[in-house]
Amino acid sequence: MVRLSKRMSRALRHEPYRIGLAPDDAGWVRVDDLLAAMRIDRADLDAVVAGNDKQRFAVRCGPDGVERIRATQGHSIPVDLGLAPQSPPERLYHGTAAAVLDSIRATGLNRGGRHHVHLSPDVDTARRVGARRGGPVVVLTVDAAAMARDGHVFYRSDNGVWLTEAVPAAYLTAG
Ligand code: HQG
Repeated sequence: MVRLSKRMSRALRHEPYRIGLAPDDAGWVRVDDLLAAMRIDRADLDAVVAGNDKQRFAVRCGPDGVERIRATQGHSIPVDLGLAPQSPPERLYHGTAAAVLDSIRATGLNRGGRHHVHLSPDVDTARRVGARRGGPVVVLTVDAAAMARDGHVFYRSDNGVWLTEAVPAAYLTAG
């Protein structure tokens, strides 16, 4: 299931065109197109969507009666997720590799290949995100309230990830 979830993430977030998919502006593809392109069956797709630890995928039936699926966040292809700006909590967290701390202190958090910097609502989640790469983890605290006061815009994906364009170093503290 984890393997299939990763393949679906790649197909829906990063490389749909490689397997002949053309997501719409909001990132949706027809479920039957995805099944055909990935050569998987519906039961497996449903199991991944329902059982996903992070609710990475959303399935919905459009006004045309066609079911479509998209990744909830994390894209590198251009998509407009249609998220409305939201007031963040006072503090948000970012878990990352201790090895990149000096670089982050110098230039702040950059979005890299993704659309936004991803921030977690609590320390435990941030620690899990940072641990994905192995090695020592550091959790940075983001002064989200100050950022919002200074005009930075925040979004919250449907699966609870906080998103913003960039986090300048001045708003970050380690620990
Ligand atoms: C780092 C997973 C050096 C940043 C997670 C991170 C998340 C810098 C890496 C989602 C830097 C980018 C995203 C700077 C940022 N210098 N390194 N100035 N600024 N970085 O994977 O936040 O499982 O694109 O700390 O749960 O780790 O895919 O971002 O380590 O929600 O659904 O650059 O991916 O979700 O890595 O993770 P990523 P992320 P999924």
